[in-house]
Amino acid sequence: MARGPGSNDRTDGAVKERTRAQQREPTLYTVVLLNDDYTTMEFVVHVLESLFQKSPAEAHRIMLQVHLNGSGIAGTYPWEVAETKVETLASMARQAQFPLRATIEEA
Ligand code: TYC
Repeated sequence: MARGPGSNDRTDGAVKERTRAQQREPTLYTVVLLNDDYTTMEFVVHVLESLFQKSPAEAHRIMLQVHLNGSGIAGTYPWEVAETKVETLASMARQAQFPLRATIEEA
C-alpha cells in the first residue's frame, strides 16, 4: 500500500486525524512593515487594525516603532497567510496611492 503524508496503518480514523494535524508544517513567518516618508500614520494604523487585527493602541505602537526604527513586526503567520497579508497590504497601499510595503521573514 502507498504511504502518503496522512497514511497510518497502526491506528483507526479517530487517532489518524490528530496525527495529520501534528505533521503539518509548523514554521512561522513574520510580516515586517517598512517605513517610508509618504504613507500617513493614520493609514498605517488603519492597515494594522483592519488587516492585522490589532487594537487601536497596539496599531499605534507598531506604527510608531516602524516610523522611528525603520521596520516593525505586523504579525506572525504560516507562510500562505503571511503571503496573502503582504499582497493585500500592497493592494490597499496601491489603491490609496501610498508606497507602504511589507516583507516576510522567517520567524
Ligand atoms: N514615516 C511616515 C510619516 O512620517 C509614517 C509611516 C509609519 C510610514 C510606518 C510607513 O510603515 C510605516 N508619515
